[in-house]
Amino acid sequence: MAGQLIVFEGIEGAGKTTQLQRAATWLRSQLTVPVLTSREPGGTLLGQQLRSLLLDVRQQDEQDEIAPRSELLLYAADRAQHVEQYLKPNLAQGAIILCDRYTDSTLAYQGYGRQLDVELIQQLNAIATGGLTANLTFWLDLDPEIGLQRITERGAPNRLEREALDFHQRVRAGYMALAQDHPQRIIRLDAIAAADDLEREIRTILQTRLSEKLCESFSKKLSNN
Ligand code: Z5A
Repeated sequence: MAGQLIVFEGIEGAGKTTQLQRAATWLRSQLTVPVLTSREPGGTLLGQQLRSLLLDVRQQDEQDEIAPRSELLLYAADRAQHVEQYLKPNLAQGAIILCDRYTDSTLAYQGYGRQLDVELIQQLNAIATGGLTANLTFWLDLDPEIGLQRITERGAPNRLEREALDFHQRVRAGYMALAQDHPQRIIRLDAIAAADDLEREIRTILQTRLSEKLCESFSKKLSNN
């Protein structure tokens, strides 16, 4: 039985990591199939090196600042490695994988944020993923001003977090367009809500979606507690 790829998307500070970890803990208490977590960039050894190249704030001050198309290709390389080395083998074993960011991030950040050709990015995503799409995507939608305020309180911002507000607003608009194009796969959550309320909402959705997919014989009964 093939597994399930569940992705958490949104701007910085939207609460993706918080909700992904909470959902993983809950699912592990409910299911007998492996529940794994991963992220992009950085889900593999190569990915961790690409992640530090992509997000290291020192790049910003260098003359050889990363060009938008180079950035796009680095994210694609990270994804290709992640899909081949981690996602596909584990999904083939029937795992449920919760992933912090996937293909929609590239469309939102490099397509809408950097204003690179969206159709070209769709083609690149298809190459990098070999056709592996998310089964379900939670989009934590938040005003970028609030998201950036949350992460500023956390500490020094990374290279992308230092982009101007209108960049983050374009990214959010990108997620909006994607959610309209994929209403079955992408579920919008109002990320201004309290973390506990969001957690409950996500559980309810997972309960419905996964009960439809998972075979009773190897899953315990998903419950709301
Ligand atoms: N990127 C790209 O451009 N193209 C691509 O293809 C891909 C990625 C795959 C990855 O950085 C960067 O790469 C990202 C996009 C780009 N841009 N940046 N920067 P990352 O993985 O380091 O950063 P992130 O994904 O944006 O994560 P984040 O900044 O940590 O945000 P988050 O995971 O959504 O939020 P969080 O860590 O769960 O919470 C942030 C803070 O808010 C924290 O203090 C929480 O306690 C607090 N929080 C969480 N939930 C709430 C609620 N509900 N209310 C109040 N406060 C909350």
